[in-house]
Amino acid sequence: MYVQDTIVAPATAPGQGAVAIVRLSGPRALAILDSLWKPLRSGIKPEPRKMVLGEIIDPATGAILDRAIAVRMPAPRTFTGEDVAELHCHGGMYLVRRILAAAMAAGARMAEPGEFTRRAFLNGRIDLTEAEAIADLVAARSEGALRLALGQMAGALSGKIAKLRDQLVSIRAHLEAEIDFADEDLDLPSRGEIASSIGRLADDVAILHQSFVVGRITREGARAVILGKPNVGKSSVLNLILGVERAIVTAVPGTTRDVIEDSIQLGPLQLVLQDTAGVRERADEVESIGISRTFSSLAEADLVLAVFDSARPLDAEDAMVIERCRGRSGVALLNKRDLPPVTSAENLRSAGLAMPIVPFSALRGEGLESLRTEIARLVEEMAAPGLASGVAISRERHRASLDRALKALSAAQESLRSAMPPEIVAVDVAAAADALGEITGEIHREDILDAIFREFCIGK
Ligand SMILES: Nc1nc2c(ncn2[C@@H]2O[C@H](COP(=O)(O)OP(=O)(O)OP(=O)(O)O)[C@@H](O)[C@H]2O)c(=O)[nH]1
Ligand SMILES: [Mg+2]
Repeated sequence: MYVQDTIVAPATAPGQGAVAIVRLSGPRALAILDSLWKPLRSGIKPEPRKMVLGEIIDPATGAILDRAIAVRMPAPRTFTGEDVAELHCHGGMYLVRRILAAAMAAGARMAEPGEFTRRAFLNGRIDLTEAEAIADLVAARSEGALRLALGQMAGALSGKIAKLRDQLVSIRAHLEAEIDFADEDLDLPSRGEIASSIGRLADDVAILHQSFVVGRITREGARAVILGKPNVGKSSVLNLILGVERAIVTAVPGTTRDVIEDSIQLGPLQLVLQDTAGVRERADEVESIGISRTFSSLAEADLVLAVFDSARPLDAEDAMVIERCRGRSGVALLNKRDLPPVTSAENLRSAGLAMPIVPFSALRGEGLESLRTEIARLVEEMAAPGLASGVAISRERHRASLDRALKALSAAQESLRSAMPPEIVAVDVAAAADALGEITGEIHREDILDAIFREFCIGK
C-alpha cells in the first residue's frame, strides 16, 4: 500500500566520508527542510534545483548541527515524483544520525529499503525493470554487469516487452473483431495468419526466455566448478588462478572437503570459481557429504574445469569425472606436466572426454595463460548475445513471467489448431499479455513489489 507520508534516509553509505546526503521525499519534504535548514544569506528564497549553502539547526534546541548544502526539488519532475529535498552535509556518522533524528522529530519517517525507488515506480516515473536496473547498477562488479544495468535502466528490456505486448494487443483486437462482427463481411486476418503471428511472437518470447543465462552470467558472473578425483591438484589450480593461497593444498588425498568459492575479474565479466572435494568411490562420512556438494555445485555451474593427473594412469575415478563432463561446456587440465608423463590428451579423448584440453602445471604456473584465454572465450561465447544487444533478462522473476507467457501462447496455438471459437483464443492471448505486463510492472502485486524492493538498500 502506498502511504503518502514523508520519508527520510541517508542516501550515502554508512561510515565516515567527505560528504553524506540525507534525502527527504513526500508532501512535507520541503516544509521539513525549511524547519531544519536556513540559508547562510538570510532572507533569500532558495531556488528549486539549485545547491544553496546554509546551516542545519536542531529545531528542538536551536543548536547548529552543521554547515550544509540544501537542494529543493518540487514535484512532479523528481526521482520519486514527489517533493524531494536533499541535504549535503559532512559525512560523519553521528552527525547524520542527529540530522535524521531532527527530520523525524519534524514529522518525517525513516524510509524502508528501496522505498524511494518504490515510490518512483508507483508514481509512474520508472517501470519495474528500470527499478531493478538501479539495484543492478549499484551492485555491478564488472563492465558487462554495468552495461547490462545501464541498458535496462534506459528502457532496453521494457522497450522489448512493450513491443511484444503491443503485438499481442493487436492480435487480441483482431480476435475480438471476429467475435463482434461475425456476421459482417470484414477484411480480418485469417485463422492461419493469426496462428503464424502468434508463432512468431512465441519465438521472440522464447529467445528472450533463453537470454536468462546470458543475463545471469553478465550480472552475477559465470560459475566455474573445478572438478576431479582427489589429489590431482584442484586446490592448487584454484590458488594459481586467484593468485592467492585460498584453499589448503596438501599431498594427502581428500584434503578439500567443502566447496570453496572466490571470484576474479575476467575481461568484461566476473568469474566465480568453486574448488570442490575430490570425486571418489569410497569415502568417509565427511568426504561423502563433500562429494555430494561437489555434484550440487556442478549442477549449477556454467563451466567445468576438469583436472586430471598426467603423471598417473587414468582410473575408474577419472572415468566418473569424464562421465560428469559429458555434454558440459568447459576446459580439461592435464595437470602435473612437470612430472614424467603417463597420461596424454589422446588417452583422455579415447576415454570419452570432449572438452578442449590444456597441458598444465599448477606447481610451475605453466598453462595458466592458455587456460585464461580458453575460459574467457567460453564465457564470452555464452554472454555474447546479451553484451552485444544490451537486452537480456537477468532475474528469476522475469523468467517465470516469460514461462507463463509461453504456456499461454502455446495454449492459444492449440485452440487455433482445434478450431476453437475466437473467445477461447482471446483469453489465452490476454493471459500472455498479462504475463509480459508483470515484468514491467504494468500488472503488479504487493507481495512481488515487497520482494523486489527488499533487496535495495535504505535510502535508495
Ligand atoms: N608436481 C606437481 N605437483 C602438484 C601440481 N599441482 C598440485 N600438485 C601437488 O599435488 C598434491 C595435491 O594438490 P591439491 O591441490 O591439494 O589437490 P586437490 O585435487 O585439491 O586434492 P583434494 O583436495 O584432496 O581432492 C599436493 O602435494 C600438490 O603440491 C603440479 O602441477 N605438479
Ligand atoms: Mg583440494
